[in-house]
Amino acid sequence: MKGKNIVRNFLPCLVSILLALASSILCADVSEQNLKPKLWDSYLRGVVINKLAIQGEFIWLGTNEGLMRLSINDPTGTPIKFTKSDGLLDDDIQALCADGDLLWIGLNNGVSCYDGRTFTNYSKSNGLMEGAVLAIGASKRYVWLGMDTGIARIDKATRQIANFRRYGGWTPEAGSGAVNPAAGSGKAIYCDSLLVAPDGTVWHAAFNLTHTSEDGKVLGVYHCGHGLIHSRILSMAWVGNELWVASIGGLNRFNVEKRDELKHPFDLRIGSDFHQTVPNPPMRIVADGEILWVATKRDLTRFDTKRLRWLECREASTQLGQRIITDMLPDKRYLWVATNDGLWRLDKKALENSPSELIADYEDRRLSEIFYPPILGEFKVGARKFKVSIDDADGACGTSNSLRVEWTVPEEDVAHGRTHTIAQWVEFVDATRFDGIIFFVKAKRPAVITVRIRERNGEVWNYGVGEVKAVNEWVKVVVPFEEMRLDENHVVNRVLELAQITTIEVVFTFPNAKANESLVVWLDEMRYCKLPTN
Ligand SMILES: [Ca+2]
Ligand SMILES: [Ca+2]
Repeated sequence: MKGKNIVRNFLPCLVSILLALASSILCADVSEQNLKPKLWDSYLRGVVINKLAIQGEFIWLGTNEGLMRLSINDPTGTPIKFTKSDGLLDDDIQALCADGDLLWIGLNNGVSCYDGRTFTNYSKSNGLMEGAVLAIGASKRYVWLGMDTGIARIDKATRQIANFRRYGGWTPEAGSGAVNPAAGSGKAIYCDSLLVAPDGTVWHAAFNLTHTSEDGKVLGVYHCGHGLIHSRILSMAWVGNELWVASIGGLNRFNVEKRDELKHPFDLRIGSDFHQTVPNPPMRIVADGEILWVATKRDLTRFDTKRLRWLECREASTQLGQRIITDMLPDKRYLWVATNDGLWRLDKKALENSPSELIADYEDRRLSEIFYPPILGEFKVGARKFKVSIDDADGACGTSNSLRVEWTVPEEDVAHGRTHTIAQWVEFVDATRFDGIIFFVKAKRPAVITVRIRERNGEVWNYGVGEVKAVNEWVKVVVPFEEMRLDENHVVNRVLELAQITTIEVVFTFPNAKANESLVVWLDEMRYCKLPTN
């Protein structure tokens, strides 16, 4: 038995040594990626979490099967679970708000308040208006509830309830294809996001943004006519005295102090599609100092509210996969992320220290990443034939997939020595902390490669990689920003602006191509990177 165990233990070792050797040959310098601190940890996989709250040493998880509590310092422990049998009004949790020692829990039939020992419930029978509590915010004096038919206020000292019934709201039937699981009944939702301002007034939304005074009077209603990109608001966050509003159309900034002087108080429009073909609305935003964490329909990303720039974190997003982010909360070290598949914890330090930032790895088949050739599949441009696919059988650096492009070259192209290009969309990343771009190519015959960077304003920069002679083998290409040369035909300001890159093109020329020959190249694992200084 013992001998068998040794063999069993020895074999995987041998395999991993061989793999290590193979990968060090294929992509020698990318081993630094393995040394990177772990970006993500995950807990309670399989659990659908709707909302998060942090209260002292606890993190609270609102699920559709009750409330869970984990130690924030040791989230691997068994969670403590609270359900109706413990005194909660309902098990399907819609909202959470940690307010000092109290935890307010929004439910389909009212609100529960947990003081560490017992639940106190407020529902129709206590005088609260009927309907679901979808958002909660606390001021010094009051707890405010966002509900389907208005907003309500509970006096924290007397526990007196005041209902402010309002008309209107948002329904899925109203169009725009918003995603709101709470809206199944077809009736309108008046308020599903709510923030209390430092002055005690309340900003709340579902359809349009409403400002309500402490005594429940409407102070203002802001809509598209005021500059709001889209009337369906999904999330809000405070950064200083600026209110940031995420709607289906993108992000709006609202300077609360200056609002009376401005005709259009929403003075920043940021499109939601990030230059992609598929709309990607920001579903949830949360402030972390001057940074906004933005969970879009497909990604996790950041926005620098001071410099008004996207700070992409594609690598983190890719590792999160197809999970849907339902809520986020930052603390000093981590970003806590609730998903439909457990609680995830992003190490912010690991993200900052990351020596590279993913541009494209083709692992998740994001068609929008590829700019040219523009579609997957076979197509013809004049006499030229293209075949673009994601190769499931091969990826650089041991990954599963890469982009494969096959050209059939007509005779006249061979005669004119035409080049072939693969272009990659780049999301608006502030790449100033990086020194260059790394990617991997493989070709069926030797190719001369040039890399071309296009800026948003149209300026073009080139870098000649030279001839890659290796055939059918992944070759690492390093493009140092320092060595990029300005294309004199496309000059704007003669400055390479690393936050303005829109596309990266890899241009192939095949010196010895024959007419009607099929030329195949693969592209993979494109990253911004830091280069070692000599
Ligand atoms: Ca790949
Ligand atoms: Ca420029």
